[in-house]
Amino acid sequence: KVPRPKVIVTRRLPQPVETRMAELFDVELNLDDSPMSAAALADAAGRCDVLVPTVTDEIDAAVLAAGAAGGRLKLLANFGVGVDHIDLSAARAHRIATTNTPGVLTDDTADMVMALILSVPRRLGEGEKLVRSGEWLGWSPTGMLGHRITGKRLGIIGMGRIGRAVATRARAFGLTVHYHNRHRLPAEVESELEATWWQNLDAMLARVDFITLNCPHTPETHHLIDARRFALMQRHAYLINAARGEIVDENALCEALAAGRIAGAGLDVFEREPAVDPRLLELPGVVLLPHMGSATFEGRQAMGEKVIANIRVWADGHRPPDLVLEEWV
Ligand code: 8YV
Repeated sequence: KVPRPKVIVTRRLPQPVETRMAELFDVELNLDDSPMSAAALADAAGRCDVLVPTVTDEIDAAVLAAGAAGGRLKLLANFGVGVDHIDLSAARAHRIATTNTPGVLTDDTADMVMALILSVPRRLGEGEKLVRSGEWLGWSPTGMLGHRITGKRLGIIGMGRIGRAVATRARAFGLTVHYHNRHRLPAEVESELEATWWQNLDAMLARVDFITLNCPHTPETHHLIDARRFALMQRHAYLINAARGEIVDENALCEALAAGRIAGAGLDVFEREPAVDPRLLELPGVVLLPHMGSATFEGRQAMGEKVIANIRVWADGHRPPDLVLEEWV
């Protein structure tokens, strides 16, 4: 048991979350809210029991070694569901546990995926720009035509919590749902979602009109969508990514868009955030968002509560509810 653990939080969190943390733990906040440098992260890891990182913190082997050398760091209570910024095998080797915040950002992220599915073929970004620029000359029968969503085929890559929430929404918009996942869903879930499983990703890519990425970024999914796979897609296909930028080879995406290999893309994440390939800024069939898929007041509050719950259970000497690795380290 650790009665009042020393907790270092790398970014500012919603005020009620920070207040509650200060009541429960010996908290240190990064008051200027800028992403911490590698040196600052290593320093923090070396002198706390619990580190609360976010997606902007590279928790690599060096940071974890500094944590182990400090002799205190036992828990990485990540604020967010994706943990690809954490070297999990190094964490495991140092017997540092990792938790995340699953479930509470599922609906918000699925809503954002749906917003992109609606925005890209119907040209919301271009339309908004036209009105704001003052260049709109009025309605015309052939003005701002886009492509219909109803009746099209959606291919979901990764049918976890978020993928399924996207499927539910997509059906309400008249899309037929196809999915690729390492494991096929149980028959009752598949029939409830009216989803068709494709074991072969390449075969699915060649048949669907929209592709949405809803899998985690892992060594297996790094650049899952590359030049070879863009070449398999239909020319009228759209790619939606609100998962992780690194799942897509961004250079290949720019080339595919510029060459008309695919029709457009809706992107909430990028390979080298916050940098965005300048070619994407020039392409008309593209809607770009600043990694805001889970950015709701309600969601951030709930994420903070999950972080607190994981720390409290751990500090009480029990297995935290949202352990990322199955075995308790
Ligand atoms: C968060 C996310 O905004 O949870 C995730 O994996 O990508 C976002 O919802 C961010 O990661 C918080 O660390």
